[in-house]
Amino acid sequence: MDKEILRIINEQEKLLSRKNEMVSKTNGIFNRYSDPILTAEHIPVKWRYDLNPDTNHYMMERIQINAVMNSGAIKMGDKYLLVVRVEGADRKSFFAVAESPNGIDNFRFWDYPMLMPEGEEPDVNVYDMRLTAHEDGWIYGVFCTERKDPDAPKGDMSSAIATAGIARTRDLKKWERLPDLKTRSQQRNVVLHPEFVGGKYALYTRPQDGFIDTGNGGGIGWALIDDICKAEIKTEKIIEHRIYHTIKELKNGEGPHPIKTSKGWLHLAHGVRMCAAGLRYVLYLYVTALDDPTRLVASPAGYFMAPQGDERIGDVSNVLFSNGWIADNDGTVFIYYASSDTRMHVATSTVDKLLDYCLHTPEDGLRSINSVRSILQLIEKNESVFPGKLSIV
Ligand code: M1P
Repeated sequence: MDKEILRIINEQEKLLSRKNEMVSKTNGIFNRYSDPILTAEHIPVKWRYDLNPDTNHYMMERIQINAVMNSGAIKMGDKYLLVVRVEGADRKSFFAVAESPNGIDNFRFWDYPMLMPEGEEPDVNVYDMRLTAHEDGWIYGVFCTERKDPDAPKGDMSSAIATAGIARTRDLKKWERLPDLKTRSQQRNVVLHPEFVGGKYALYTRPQDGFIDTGNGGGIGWALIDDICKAEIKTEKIIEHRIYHTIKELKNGEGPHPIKTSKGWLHLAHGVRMCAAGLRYVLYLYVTALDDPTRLVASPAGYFMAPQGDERIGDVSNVLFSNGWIADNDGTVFIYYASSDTRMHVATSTVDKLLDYCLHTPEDGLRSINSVRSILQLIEKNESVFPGKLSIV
């Protein structure tokens, strides 16, 4: 083999087999890890290079990859699998499966990217798949499919329409594409609930007036679907609202499907607010009732995770986004998140810790004075446990 090819393959092997260390500094809620788990450099060499020196004298990349990000997640057997959003230099996103033996490092892409079948209307761009192993026996992938707005004025090359594409599989290899979700508004961040509710399929939705702006869309919605093979939203209600002067005032969206716990459905979502630097995306948690997944039972104030350090910078800076997590049998939760639309990371916690966080973090009092009152209550509680010992003056 050509020397340059060997160098490229060996360099990549070092990256793929690198151990990912848990960062010891923690807030007690979750742990971050030293390195991203997937980057554009993890993409197989044979997807990017023409490896024949006769037709690639300079051994240059023929197909460049821009980013890997927002990945659905599932555990099958003893493998931790991600359906990764890969974005080429041509700005088109597609899906590819990467697997790891431990959920933390050694993620390797399968041999081929996924050729997601198209439906009646071709997709222009597909991304952000949520995986749901549904109680009906299928694994569903619900993702955003984006197409040019047919009503865009002449010369407008940006206006787009987003809706939910739906496909199902048994093995993440062979996919059956079902008709796209029929809905009155545009939709992104649509997620299939893992159980039937009253005998119907249930979707978390995110109605939006425009492609970017949610406009009158009040937050994360909920809709019951009669037939997943002809999914149509007939009525939709908002279950997780956007609220003025919070981390989710501009937009929010369900992450992966919620985890069923003894205390309720544990949800991971993203919240978006505007600031002078542009949009800021953070992750937050909430809990809904087991007997009614639409009834909020815990809503800790503020964010659970926000971009920090190198995570802040990327193609779309100041963004954390998650559409995949895995709850293992021993209670460990692997939270897969992308930073700044550029690379994938993992954080770990446990179901018990995440519930404790949700049930004991004060709710957002929506006014500065109430935030101070929450702190005062905590100080009072601490001082009653350690009377006279916590004051410095
Ligand atoms: O660029 C940040 C995110 O923006 C969109 O999310 P939302 O619809 O909630 O604003 C998506 O395009 C997502 O892929 C992207 O990470």
